[in-house]
Amino acid sequence: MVPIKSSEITPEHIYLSRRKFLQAAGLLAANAALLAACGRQPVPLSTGTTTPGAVPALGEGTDELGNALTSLESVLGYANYYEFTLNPNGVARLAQGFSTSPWQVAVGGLVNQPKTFDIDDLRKFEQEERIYRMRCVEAWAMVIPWFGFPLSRLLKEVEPLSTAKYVRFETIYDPDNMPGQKDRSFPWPYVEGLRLDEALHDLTLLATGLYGQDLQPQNGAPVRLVVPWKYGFKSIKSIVKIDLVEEMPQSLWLVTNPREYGFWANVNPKVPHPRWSQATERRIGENGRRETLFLNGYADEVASLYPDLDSRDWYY
Ligand SMILES: Nc1nc2c(c(=O)[nH]1)N[C@H]1C(S)=C(S)[C@@H](COP(=O)(O)O)O[C@H]1N2
Ligand SMILES: [Mo]
Repeated sequence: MVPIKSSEITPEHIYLSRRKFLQAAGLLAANAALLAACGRQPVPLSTGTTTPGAVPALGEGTDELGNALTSLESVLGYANYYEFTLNPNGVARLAQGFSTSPWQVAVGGLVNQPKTFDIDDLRKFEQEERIYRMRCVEAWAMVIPWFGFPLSRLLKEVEPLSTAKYVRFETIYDPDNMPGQKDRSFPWPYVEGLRLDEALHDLTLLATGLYGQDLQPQNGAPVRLVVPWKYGFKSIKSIVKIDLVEEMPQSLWLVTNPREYGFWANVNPKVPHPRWSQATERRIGENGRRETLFLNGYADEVASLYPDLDSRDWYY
């Protein structure tokens, strides 16, 4: 496979994201007017403060809280992807050249219309840019301009049955090309899950790119999940299978170490990991530490998903 340099082309899905941005800006204005009429503050758009219609130039743009983007170099160079290696600085080199074409994602389980999508089918879903904070459970964090589309749109297309309560995701199993999968101490393939309402939430993204480029293998090419209010291990990479299921899925981490990496994994500075505090985090590219934000700063959008927010159960 000879990849075309992203700098040489403007893929169709980036043009589409521009159109989407204009729509989002219009919606935001309408939303603000409506809320002002009711005497309430508008909820900030999670798409950040980039100019409508533009993918931020390198080093420009912020998230909706004004946080600078993490550099492209760091996003590409520092990655967690245990299928390649446990060393975040070594993933990019080992994943270089990992073939992600052709690629299919089979969506099925408790649905009316099971369907297998080629990656080009997924790129036909209208793509938009989303600037999200990414918070690893190991207390490092980044601010990343993704592009992709809400998972809810894919799920609506397959028509979940009323018996479906959770969504189960699976990463590719390819030990010949993923050296970490030869390590039998993990129950490969990587599996993650969400409750159906979490999966349908508008913040939950299927990402196909970042910084205006297609995803690189180390970041989960060609398609990965991004769930910004949860610890990063929920945001499963290089997905080949999505199933609607009735029971809570057994994720790789639930099987391996449920006490430390549970199903819910919602970010909370007040609930320490069994082996370290979550009160602060290290933003890659910055000196010093920052305070961790409750639900990673997305509480206005997602707190209502969880009754009894004080219960510690939601956080591991
Ligand atoms: N398949 C798979 N997905 C994965 C991982 C992994 O090891 N394998 N690591 C997770 C962890 S721990 C984090 S923090 C994020 C990191 O995403 P990034 O490297 O693109 O920043 O990916 C998550 N998705
Ligand atoms: Mo992580």
